[in-house]
Amino acid sequence: TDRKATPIGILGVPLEAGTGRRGASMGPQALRVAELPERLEALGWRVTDFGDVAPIAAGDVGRLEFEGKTYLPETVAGWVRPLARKAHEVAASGHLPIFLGGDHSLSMGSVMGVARHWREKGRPLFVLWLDAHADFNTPSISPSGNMHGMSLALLAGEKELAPVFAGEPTVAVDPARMCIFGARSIDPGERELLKARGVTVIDMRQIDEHGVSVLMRRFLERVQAEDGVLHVSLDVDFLDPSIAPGVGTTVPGGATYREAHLVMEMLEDSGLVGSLDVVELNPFLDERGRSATVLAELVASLFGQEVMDRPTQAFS
Ligand code: 5AB
Ligand code: MN
Ligand code: MN
Ligand code: MN
Repeated sequence: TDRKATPIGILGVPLEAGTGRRGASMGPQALRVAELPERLEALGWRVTDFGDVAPIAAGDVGRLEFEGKTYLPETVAGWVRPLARKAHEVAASGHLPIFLGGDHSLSMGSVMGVARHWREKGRPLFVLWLDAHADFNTPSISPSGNMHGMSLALLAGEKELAPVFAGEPTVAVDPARMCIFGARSIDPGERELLKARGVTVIDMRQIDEHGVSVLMRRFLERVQAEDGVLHVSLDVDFLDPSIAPGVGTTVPGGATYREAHLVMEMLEDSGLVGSLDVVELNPFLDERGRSATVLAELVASLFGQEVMDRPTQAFS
């Protein structure tokens, strides 16, 4: 089809400095072992794996001043600055970028890069944040100081986080074009900021009550109406921990296997997705590669795998 004329470009981002624990740096490799690229090729996509992004030394970033306590901001900046440049380059070269994480602070770079690209193309960028959390803290309100809980706030242009990209080209995403989907753990300060900025938050209660399809369709219609393009940021903890245990920040009551696939299938049908993050997989906490496999299957759904076409699975 038309969409498959666009080649996919994969970028690994083995960053874990944005979380409180180690292991997410093994995420990109685990997703490759789960044959994420091969699954897309089997669906007829051309796929190029550009390998892993290399960070710049924290010492070269300089000292970042933050209000409140923030862990390793220089290290995170050392990753997301080169990542934003690389993301922009991959998008500008005509690829549809997929970013394999790595913790969710990497989205500061991936989304920054694609936002620059779509601004140049004159298309409004929308962001769908599939996550148990809102990731809308700033250093002064964060309860943990972990930067994977601040990425969406930075992308919305929160001034407090501006030092992360100091001296680099930046483009903010309009918070009115952000949708957090699957939320069930939001901090008090974060909640106020989300309201003040006008971010759409679809929590699990709404998903229980109305179902995935009504809520997704409503959002996708908005993207369509503005001739927008969509970046999808998939945090493993969007899923219920019973199907994806390989993540540091599990929260009960997440999306089921079928709810998550339905989101992906509707995204594929829409044809609106221009880029994707798969983040927060921690293979050190996973059970026999289960979470990595579930993620690879979800990405395949997002790129056209249909239920009726799925290969027969061996029972184990
Ligand atoms: B994740 C918390 N809101 O800021 C914070 O997994 C958790 O990328 C953030 O969504 C979780 O530390 C970040 C308590
Ligand atoms: Mn997240
Ligand atoms: Mn999360
Ligand atoms: Mn997490």
